[in-house]
Amino acid sequence: MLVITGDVPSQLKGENVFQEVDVNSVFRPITIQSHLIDDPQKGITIIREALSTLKMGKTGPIHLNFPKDILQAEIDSYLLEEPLLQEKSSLLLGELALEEPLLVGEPVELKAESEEIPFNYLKQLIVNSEKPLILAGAGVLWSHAVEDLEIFIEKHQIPVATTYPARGVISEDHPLSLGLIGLRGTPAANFAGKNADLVLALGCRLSERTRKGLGKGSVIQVNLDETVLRGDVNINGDVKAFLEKIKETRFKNTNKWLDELQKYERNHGVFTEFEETLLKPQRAIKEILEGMGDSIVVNDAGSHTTWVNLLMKVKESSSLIFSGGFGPMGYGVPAAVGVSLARPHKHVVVVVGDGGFQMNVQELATIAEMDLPIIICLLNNQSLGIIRQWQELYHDGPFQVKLNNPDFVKLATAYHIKAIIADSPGDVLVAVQDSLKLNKPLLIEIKVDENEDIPLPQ
Ligand SMILES: Cc1ncc(C[n+]2csc(CCOP(=O)(O)OP(=O)(O)O)c2C)c(N)n1
Ligand SMILES: [Mg+2]
Repeated sequence: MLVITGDVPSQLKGENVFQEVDVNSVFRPITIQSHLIDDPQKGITIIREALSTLKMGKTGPIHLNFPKDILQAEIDSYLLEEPLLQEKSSLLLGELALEEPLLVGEPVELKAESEEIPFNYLKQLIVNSEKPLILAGAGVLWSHAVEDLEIFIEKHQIPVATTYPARGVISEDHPLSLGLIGLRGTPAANFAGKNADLVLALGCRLSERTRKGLGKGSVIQVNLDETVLRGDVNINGDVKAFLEKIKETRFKNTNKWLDELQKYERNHGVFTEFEETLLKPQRAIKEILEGMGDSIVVNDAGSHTTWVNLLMKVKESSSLIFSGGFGPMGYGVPAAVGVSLARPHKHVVVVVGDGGFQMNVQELATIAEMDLPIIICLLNNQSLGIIRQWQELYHDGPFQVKLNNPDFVKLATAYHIKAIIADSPGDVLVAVQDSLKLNKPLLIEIKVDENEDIPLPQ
């Protein structure tokens, strides 16, 4: 994402004039780069470099801040054609460089001239591994390596676990897919992570949540972003290029390892068949997932997120969208607009709580204006549900988490969006199925039990 802001004229910056704020300081911690453009010619180069990085480099938002005088300046058009000083070349195989390795077990000296040395060492790890695991992160998507990964794992019969943003890069129905790893991981993925002797971590950060599913096996980490490398062997490079480089390396036969993994569940065994008239959220979510066909799901943040996470089998990459490591409430509805525009032939289902929905409710106007086929499944438990649960667990709560909600049906209708209520078992399934035929924006207010807790992570 390229974010462009306008600023007060250069000579007034820092004078605390009307509408001035140090906007670069606001953006710096939440972007991968934030530049103040102080020269129009340099501005062109920076824009071109930013676009090039966004296409080929580390993924994330880049912010460019233009003071008014810089935006109004005229530049020579030849600048648009000048070659960039630093064309990103990290996709080239020759650029795959080895970071200082932190070796588990026997240290191996890798300080040799030839750049083939790290790969020879990697090959050694691979050839010796009896229990390999691929840990796939979103970098697999960003490097367009989804097909390469599938061919690779099928050829070598390597099981795959994923991070949350990479769910579905290998269909969770695939026999080699173990599902999500880490804090909310499946028993199979976490068993594999803890018992593998070699983990190929491809395009992931190895966040603290992911690491909860890992054990003592050697980790080879591949990532374009050198700041996240923390494996035992680190490759600062692109996942697609890495797979290409090692695709012919032979692994040991993995049949025994795969048989061992068969004993562990690839889902979370959540019970959903409640018949209570006061609808349980897990039952509602199950009905949404059953009714939505191959729609794309966009998750907001709250207890509903965890139910989706535990109940959904993600069969296609990019079909479960969420906000990543930040988890902001209010993400779901505007993100659904973006998803719907990017994938116009798909239905988009947003799962959002009554709290999160009200943080960006104005986006209903955009949905209505563009007539996007977005189905908003609003789980109304009249509270900030997950906060209520945590307060009760740890602080003798609840405190100030009840929501005095508006009439959501009237609210959506006021934005010219059709809205219905579903509040008993079976209703949600029918409502979602019907809404797919409608092919229009729709809000389904799903009234659920406000006292239902999500299961705690193991
Ligand atoms: C912008 C923002 N503020 C606060 C939080 C902390 N937070 C996470 S979930 C949550 C409550 C969500 O309530 P709701 O959307 O109704 O979902 P529920 O848990 O009830 O399913 C809060 C306050 C957050 N993630 N993002
Ligand atoms: Mg709620």
